[in-house]
Amino acid sequence: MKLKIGITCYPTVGGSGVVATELGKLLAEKGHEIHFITSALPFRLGKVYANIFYHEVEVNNYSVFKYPPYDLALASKMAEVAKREKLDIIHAHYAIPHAVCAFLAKQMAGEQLKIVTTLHGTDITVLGYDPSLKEMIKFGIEKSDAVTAVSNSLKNDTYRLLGVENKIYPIYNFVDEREYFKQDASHLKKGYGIKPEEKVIIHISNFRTVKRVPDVIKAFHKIVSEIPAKLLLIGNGPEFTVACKLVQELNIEEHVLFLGKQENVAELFSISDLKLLLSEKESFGLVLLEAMACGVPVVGTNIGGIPEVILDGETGYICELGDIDGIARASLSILTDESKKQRFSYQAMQHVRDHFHSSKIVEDYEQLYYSVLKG
Ligand code: GMT
Repeated sequence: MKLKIGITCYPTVGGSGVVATELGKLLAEKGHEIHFITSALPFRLGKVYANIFYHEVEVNNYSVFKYPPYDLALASKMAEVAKREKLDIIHAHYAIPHAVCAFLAKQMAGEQLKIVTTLHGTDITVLGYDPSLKEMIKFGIEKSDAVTAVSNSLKNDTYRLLGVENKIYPIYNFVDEREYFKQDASHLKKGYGIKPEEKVIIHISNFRTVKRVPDVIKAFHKIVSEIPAKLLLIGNGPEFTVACKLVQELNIEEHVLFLGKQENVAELFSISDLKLLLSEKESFGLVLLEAMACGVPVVGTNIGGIPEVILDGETGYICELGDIDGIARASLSILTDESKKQRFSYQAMQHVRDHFHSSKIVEDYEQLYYSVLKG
């Protein structure tokens, strides 16, 4: 049975927007009709699909309102699209505001509209900043017809911190294998002036404090004092200036390339020897999957969902948060042993294929949709 699915996410930033968009594309390729109900066109959409529709949520800044009512505009757009297009399901990425808006839309559109909510960790992070939202997040989860979390760690955190009672299905993230694979990008290495003997270490993030970019730079400082190496820093965000300053203080400017936001990261991964993700909070770590799919071994912290993505000692290493010496040691043990690096690289690609393949993950979501519709 072909389904009509509305998808709501934050379309332009972060892993959740990427996963929601890729899921929509792959569901459309399987014949389902997809309606993105979002504030902007999903940035990874790429080409035109006959069965993907985009409904923009517009918020009018009426002067009587102190704050533009985005959540109400979204709920109203969800209800309008659900009624007109006869949607079977709204798939909300995040409990707040999206699942709560979907619940409101369901009240307007009718009980036949089902809500599937995927938790990406952001709701739990928000809770850390504003505990007063706890009951609202819980409400969004409890009013959903099915709830998924992107890792077991996030599922357990959600039970522990929110005390919700409904079943949470762990469904891992995935990458589009047609985009993420090892490619020949040696021209880039040359273009960046990276010498053949230099090892390339890569970090990609939105430079939020939780990503611990200074730890990446400190670990790299230790690495580059042992072997010739370059650090590629991709992305932008609140800690960018802090990162630039630290690079200057450590006197490693000539070894660090700040590349800002980049689109075709598979090419950048393809010239990299190691990926570092040293976050203090990470429900999954989609970039780890992207790196591994391109054959890059990874070193990450023992936090959240990261140990569910990295196979310690096989596709990379898991280190303790902030243990700069341990991180540098683990990194050097890969970078200075070509046969280990090759083995980890191969095992990384195999691990992604075996456990995070898009066809399996998309099927898991499809099965969940069908079971929700069956009641
Ligand atoms: O924290 C971010 O960088 C953005 C955030 C988001 O909402 O996109 O990422 C969350 O969702 C991603 C996709 O499921 C996960 O890979 C990230 O681990 C998760 N971030 C956190 O848990 C901090």
